[in-house]
Amino acid sequence: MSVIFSGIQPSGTLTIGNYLGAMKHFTDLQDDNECYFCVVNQHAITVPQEKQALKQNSRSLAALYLASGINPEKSTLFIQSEVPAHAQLAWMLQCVSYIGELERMTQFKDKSTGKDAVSAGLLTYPPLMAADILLYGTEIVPVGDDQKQHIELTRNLAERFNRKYNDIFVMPDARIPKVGARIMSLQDPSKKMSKSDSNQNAYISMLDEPSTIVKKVKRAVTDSDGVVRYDKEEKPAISNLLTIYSLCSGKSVEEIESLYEGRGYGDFKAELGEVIAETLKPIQERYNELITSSELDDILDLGAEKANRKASKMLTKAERAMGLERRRR
Ligand code: ATP
Ligand code: LTN
Repeated sequence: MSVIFSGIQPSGTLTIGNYLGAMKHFTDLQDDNECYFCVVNQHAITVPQEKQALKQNSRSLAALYLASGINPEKSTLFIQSEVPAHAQLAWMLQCVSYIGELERMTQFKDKSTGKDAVSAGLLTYPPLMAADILLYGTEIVPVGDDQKQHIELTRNLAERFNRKYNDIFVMPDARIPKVGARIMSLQDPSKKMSKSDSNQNAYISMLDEPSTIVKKVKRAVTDSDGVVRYDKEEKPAISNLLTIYSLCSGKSVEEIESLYEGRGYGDFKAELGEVIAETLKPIQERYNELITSSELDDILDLGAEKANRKASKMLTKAERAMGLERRRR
């Protein structure tokens, strides 16, 4: 039994990239582990968010966690801002972080380059993520490939804190799926699929209608040789679609290649659209029930209570270690 923690930002409706790279794997872990799944709304505000949209996206993300199989009786599901220890420990970890190492983070560089107004929060995003993870004594962090660097930094901060103050933090490990850890944009296979992409044709949202899914797959860029074959270097767009097909259908890439031998991209894309729509259908049905129910809020209230109880213990230890506590309790 291990402690598991993962978070997703409510910065838009999740894409099948988020689902195949992260969320889909969470449900397998909850039977034998102590799991915490978080809607990281404080991470989302590192870039501008519209107030009503942020509120809606946070509830919607919680409903998607549940609809995709997170069971609140087994896992703790909660909203980051409802557990103040995250921001409190994040501040302490910012004070052991170096500006240089934060500036070197790929995600920071990607999100800040070319922008004239970059929030300080975007730079200090990783110590907040480290706080999320370290508060729970997390051993395993299931994430997509893009988060590897942040987990590495979390380990460095934990190690630095433990050495300097007191040995209180557990060293977490990233768990990255072998296939699907980096689903690429449908419009540019050199970029990861992202829910905040300005081009809606670049991603399939988990809540897209079947007809929209079919349309977006049809519009996906491909090469011109017309052969359905996996070759990440020479045929990155088709390889990405093959990965999605394989993960959604459970068929191996080889099986799919032989299924479409001698047939063009037209058939392949049309059927891929159907396969994705079928995968999302039961999730969307359950989502529609949850999003209008009070059950969702009850689950989140209880989740925040459980998370607060656990997190406050580690926060006290960290405060004690740093000399922020006046009296010994
Ligand atoms: P944004 O695009 O809004 O910056 P994001 O989708 O990259 O956000 P999150 O929503 O916080 O970021 O990501 C949640 C989880 O989904 C993380 O574990 C992340 O690694 C994973 N993930 C995100 N995009 C992909 C992708 N294209 N392929 C696989 N996994 C992904
Ligand atoms: N940085 C992550 C989201 C995130 C997270 C976490 C993931 C915030 N806190 C803790 C795992 C554990 C992202 O952008 N995908």
